[in-house]
Amino acid sequence: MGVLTSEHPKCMTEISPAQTILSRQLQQIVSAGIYEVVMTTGYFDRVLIDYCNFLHLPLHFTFVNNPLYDKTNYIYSIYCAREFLQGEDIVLMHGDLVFENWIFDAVVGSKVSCMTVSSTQPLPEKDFKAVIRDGKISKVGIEFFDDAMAAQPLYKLLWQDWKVWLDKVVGYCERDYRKCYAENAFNEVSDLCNVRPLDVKDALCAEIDNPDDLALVSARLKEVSNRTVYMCFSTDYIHSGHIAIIKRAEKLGHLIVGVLSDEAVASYKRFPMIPFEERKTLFENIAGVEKVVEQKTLSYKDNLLTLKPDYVVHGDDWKDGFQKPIRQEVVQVLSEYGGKLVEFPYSHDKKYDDIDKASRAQLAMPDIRRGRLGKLIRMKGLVTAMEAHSGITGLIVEKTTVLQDGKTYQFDAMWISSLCDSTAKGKPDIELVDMTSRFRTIDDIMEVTTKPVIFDGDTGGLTEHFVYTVRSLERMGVSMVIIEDKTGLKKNSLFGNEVKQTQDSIEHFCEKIRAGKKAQKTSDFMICARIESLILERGMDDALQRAFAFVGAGADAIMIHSRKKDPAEIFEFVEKFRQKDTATPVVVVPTSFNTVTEQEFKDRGVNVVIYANQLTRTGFPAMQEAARTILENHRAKECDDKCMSIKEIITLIPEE
Ligand code: SPV
Ligand code: MG
Repeated sequence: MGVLTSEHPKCMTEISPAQTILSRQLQQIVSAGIYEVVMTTGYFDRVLIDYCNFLHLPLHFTFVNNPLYDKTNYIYSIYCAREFLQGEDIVLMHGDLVFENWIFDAVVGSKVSCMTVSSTQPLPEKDFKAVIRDGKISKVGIEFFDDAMAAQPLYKLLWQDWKVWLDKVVGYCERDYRKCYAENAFNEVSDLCNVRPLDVKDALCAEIDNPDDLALVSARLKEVSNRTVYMCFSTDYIHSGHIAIIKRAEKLGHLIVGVLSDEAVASYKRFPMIPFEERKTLFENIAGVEKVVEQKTLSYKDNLLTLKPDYVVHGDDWKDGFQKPIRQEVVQVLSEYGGKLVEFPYSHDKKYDDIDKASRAQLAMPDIRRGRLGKLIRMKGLVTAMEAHSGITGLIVEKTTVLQDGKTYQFDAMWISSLCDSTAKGKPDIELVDMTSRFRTIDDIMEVTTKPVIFDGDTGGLTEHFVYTVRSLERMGVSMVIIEDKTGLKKNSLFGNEVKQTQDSIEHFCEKIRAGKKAQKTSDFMICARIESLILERGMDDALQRAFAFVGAGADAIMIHSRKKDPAEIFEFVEKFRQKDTATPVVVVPTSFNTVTEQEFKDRGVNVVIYANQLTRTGFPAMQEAARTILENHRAKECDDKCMSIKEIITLIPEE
């Protein structure tokens, strides 16, 4: 190394403005959680010891001087240090080796003894090569070219293997064979050891023997240390499993963490307990995370194309299941610009499952569930609610997920329809099913789900009764009650004027709204006023007049209903309402005008779309069909392929 080593040993050679070979190695040792370091020294012994101490690393050093350093090879240094190398697994490496962080971690983490080799690099003329037989390292030296791979003296050695090698080293040195490599001793006993090749392929793992090597390694190192790594998190709590994967990821380069937006989290798994900004701060404060960005969709594509990270790191759990297409897209995008996907084994830890369960349980708690509908409306602009009338239909609404174009879709909320609740009980939708019974349905659903609930409160009943209903619903964690401006014997709106129905007066209904708002105890419970003017053909002006009056009385939202297939009157209402009121959420129930897409409703200013009865209307015909099939065949066999498997039922219904 000439002038570079005129004042210090080779390992103290600078390889970057902030690192020497040794300081880099020691830092890697610290990061791997190793504490004990045995260092053999030769010339500039004192300089080396002072340097190690000056670095102030959390390491315990044992320095062993080889007094014959100028006359022997490192086999003798090992011999001198033998008493400190007993009874434990070791990592053995030369002081002039420079390697990437992940390589060191792979070596340290190896469950078997191993040596780093490269299957892709050309065999070096003068440096170590390893002969591999039956998957084991059988010879190491500079003279082997057949069945050999380029090899670097970086080893993990389990004690059982190291003991065999060390005994041989001792044997060599005591017979005065001190000028050869330690590997010469190994070659004699390699059959008794199980040292496996660890293939680093083209990664940086090189010795520095001369200024040319130094220039080459420094340039590679610059490239390696400019690498960026991308990971995405949707979590709102951080546990040791996350920290462990972050620690591994940051070894690959500058770590950029993508934090999934609230909207993406809500559509992908569950409503985030902590909003995006706070989750972002959480990650910004984790050591090793250099930058945090928002990831707006489950798809990584946009962020990958912007950031072009060298690596994407993920657990290997996304190879199957609904994240599989997301992974495929990542692989595709990375391949376009030469990035690499690194997957670490995902460990299912009961402890983490329990934390997740506890957070889900939190979401089901009344105080946390209640306010979430309003938050979702503010966050997404438009939310969807699907009808549920029992625990099992609640679970279907809770769990059904569709992945489309890199996005996941779920219903945001549940609608407890008077029509479906009554139908499930075999009763007509005329406010015959009493509130106690309706509450029972809410309870059944809430017990097994976490999504916000919108309750169909029919007319709300007598004002004197409605105030009690409001408090009960609030207490249960319902987010919104919708009451319709009808009075007397209520019939389902889809009958329109085919049956006799009476619309309430504006004054009386406003009074009911006011009483309800006054009665409620929390600020996040919503009362939505439903306008029946279009159903009862009282005209657009009446509908709008009512809408503004009800908002004036304190209604938190307006539902406009229609039984026409043509959405024109709904669109007209929304347009005219929005001319004067841009804030109050508008709710629609597109049972008849069902060709309109959610996006179009959103564009026109609608905030809540309720699919009011589709589970009931699809479920019961299937049951009728099953009953008929069995009657016709006088046995159940023909019904089999119409049935859900027991396994599917078990999957749908979680066991505590
Ligand atoms: C319900 O689902 O019970 C409703 C909506 O009130 S509708 O049936 O369209 O009137
Ligand atoms: Mg109803």
